[in-house]
Amino acid sequence: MYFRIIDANLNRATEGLRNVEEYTRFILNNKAISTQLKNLRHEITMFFEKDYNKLVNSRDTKNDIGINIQNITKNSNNQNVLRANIKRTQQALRVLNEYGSLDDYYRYKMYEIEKEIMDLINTEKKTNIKNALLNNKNIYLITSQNGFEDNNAFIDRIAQILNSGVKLIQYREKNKSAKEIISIASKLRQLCSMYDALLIINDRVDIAKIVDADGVHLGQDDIDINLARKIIGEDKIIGISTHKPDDAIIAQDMGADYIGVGPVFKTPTKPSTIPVGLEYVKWVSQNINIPFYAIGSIDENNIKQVIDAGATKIAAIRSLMNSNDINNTISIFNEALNRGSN
Ligand code: 3NM
Repeated sequence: MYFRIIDANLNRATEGLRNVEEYTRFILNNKAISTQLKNLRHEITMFFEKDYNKLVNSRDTKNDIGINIQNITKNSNNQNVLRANIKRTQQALRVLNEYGSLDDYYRYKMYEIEKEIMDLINTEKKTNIKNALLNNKNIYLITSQNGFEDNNAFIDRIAQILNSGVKLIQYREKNKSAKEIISIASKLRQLCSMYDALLIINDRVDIAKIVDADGVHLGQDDIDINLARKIIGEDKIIGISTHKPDDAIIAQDMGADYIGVGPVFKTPTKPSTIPVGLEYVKWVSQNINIPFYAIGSIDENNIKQVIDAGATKIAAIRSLMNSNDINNTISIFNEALNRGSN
């Protein structure tokens, strides 16, 4: 038996596993994966437990010619350390399979875990990127074509609002045909790209995908967020309307990138909906970690109350679409939002 080879690779595998386990436990905070790694480490150790004395007796570290060519990860960043330890573990498991008859199941399990870890890291990276995208976008225009029956007049109005500095817009249209919505959304796509603004499409995931929008906004009765995610992909923003704490918690847990919080005040846009008031804004600001936009009749006169309740971002239809002086409205909003954040 090649006890010296088994001893070296058992140590390599269990140390590698412990190293990966620490990353998943303390950096990714992922209990499910760290538990799998821990179990793997215990099972492998137990498999060779009967040979423990022989393995230790075979050890001859002083005369190991490979001893100085190991520390490839020294001074490297966390993810390089992680990757190196995953590879080290897989290689050691292969050797343990060939020299020590350890079931190859463990090596395949490690390939699976590697994929799970990398998927998790990629999702986190994308979430961080999307957070950064919304970071400085504190005024969210929700469009309405009320009063802009002519499509060109509507597009011109959106251009004016973009020109005043708004960097996030949601195309919301409940009445037109899919064909017409696609045609207008395509124009808005071009316009938003010109102004370096994000375009979100209300309700219609299919149309968000067709026009390559930056995301989709879903109401409580729209398609499930997991389905929406499958259709438009991890890179895109998904927002959810919420009206009570349970909605907000579920949206956050399901991976929403932001939530709408409202209606804060009574709004003719949703005449039958009872306003949730400033209390709900306050609750969200204290209990939810993803970005949120307060919405519902927010204007120059009441924005301060909304900010005082904890909002750092607002969304609006009428106070933006119908403003007589959009530059002035935006500067009042910005001033209130900036003062709120100091
Ligand atoms: N969603 P205005 S309130 C579209 O509470 C919309 O989810 C709401 O329009 C929600 O700014 C609302 O003109 C209407 O009141 C917002």
